[in-house]
Amino acid sequence: MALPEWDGELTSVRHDPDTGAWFVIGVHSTRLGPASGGTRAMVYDGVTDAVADARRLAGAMTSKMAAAGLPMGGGKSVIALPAPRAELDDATWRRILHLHAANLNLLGGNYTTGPDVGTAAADMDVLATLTPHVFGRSTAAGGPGSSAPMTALGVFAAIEAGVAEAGLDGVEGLRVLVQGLGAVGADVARFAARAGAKLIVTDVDPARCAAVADDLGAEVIGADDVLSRACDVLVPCATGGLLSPATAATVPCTVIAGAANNLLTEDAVGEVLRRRGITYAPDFVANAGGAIHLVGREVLGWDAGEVAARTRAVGDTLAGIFADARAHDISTVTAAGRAAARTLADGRPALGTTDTAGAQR
Ligand code: NAD
Ligand code: PPY
Repeated sequence: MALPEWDGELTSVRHDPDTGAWFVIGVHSTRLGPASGGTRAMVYDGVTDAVADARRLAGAMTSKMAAAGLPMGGGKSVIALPAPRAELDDATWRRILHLHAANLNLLGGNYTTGPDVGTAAADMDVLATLTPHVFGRSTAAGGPGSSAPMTALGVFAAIEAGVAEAGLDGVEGLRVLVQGLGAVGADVARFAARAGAKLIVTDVDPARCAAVADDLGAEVIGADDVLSRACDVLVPCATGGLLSPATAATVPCTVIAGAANNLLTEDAVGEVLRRRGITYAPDFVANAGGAIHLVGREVLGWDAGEVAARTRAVGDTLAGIFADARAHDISTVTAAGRAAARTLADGRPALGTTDTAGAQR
């Protein structure tokens, strides 16, 4: 397989003929500390797609850590499954986790994983019996538990910051459209409902829509209508790639702030949104709450209160990025990228540095 060029440090690719799974680990940067980022397990069109996804997600983790001031680098694992996770038997899934752990051990702590789409704290518990290079075990297993609640808290802070930047008077009464009602999206919907938003929701899983509609009185729309339904705030919490140059040119909203990683198909989409006067909270800044939770609890020794306070500060970080973008007539994507690049060039994240064993110094 000929791999395209990449600005990252390492790509590890392994195939398991027994299960048919492909294992990809992208280590984008260890400039600020050991690389870190979750394990995504899903079906891909082929290994080329899996490699491209791992690399792009790993790059986003580098920017996320830098923008959040965390002393970690960026990496990501992708396991390209032979069939959807729900269709795999226990023995196959266990074998996949064992092989993934062996790959993590080969990297010797230069990359530490955690949960992402298709994996959860229970999987981190299994991995942690096989390798020390794991964040995000369940609380029952002595870990910090799911990162999703803090990701949702940070996304809501991003929504509030975006609403203020757009000159709107708070979230109350605004039409807030949440796409994806999984671990993060359902919690963001709850925050928005509590703040008095007119909630509109969608998910490809009708049961998730029904639960949120019952619980929060939300209006449910079809998954295909997410880019045509007028709203004040669009909150993408499903998968990436929702906004391309074409979809960004017509999406009918005022603010976009969500959890989905790699929401834009390319950075230039930020400029399309800027020209249309849409306030966009860059994904790697808005969704940093999960990373703040995992790194804060497991590397920096923060308690839950400190993690929550640092996560709410995502709103302040975004206010700075919005102001910079406004002052220089650049997109928020460019402004956030420049801020992360400054930290990377400096080599000193706001919250200190770590060695590969994860100890702060
Ligand atoms: P999840 O798998 O729990 O939820 C995703 C939800 O999106 C599911 O309910 C799924 O049915 C729905 N969905 C998928 N495709 C859809 C579509 N086309 N239209 C509508 N709904 C669709 O995942 P999560 O943990 O809630 O994460 C959501 C997103 O946020 C992901 O992109 C993830 O990478 C990102 N993220 C999550 C965290 C975290 O802490 N969990 C941290 C940072 C970023
Ligand atoms: C993400 O925030 O996108 C993740 O992948 C979660 C994560 C963050 C930090 C370490 C491990 C996993």
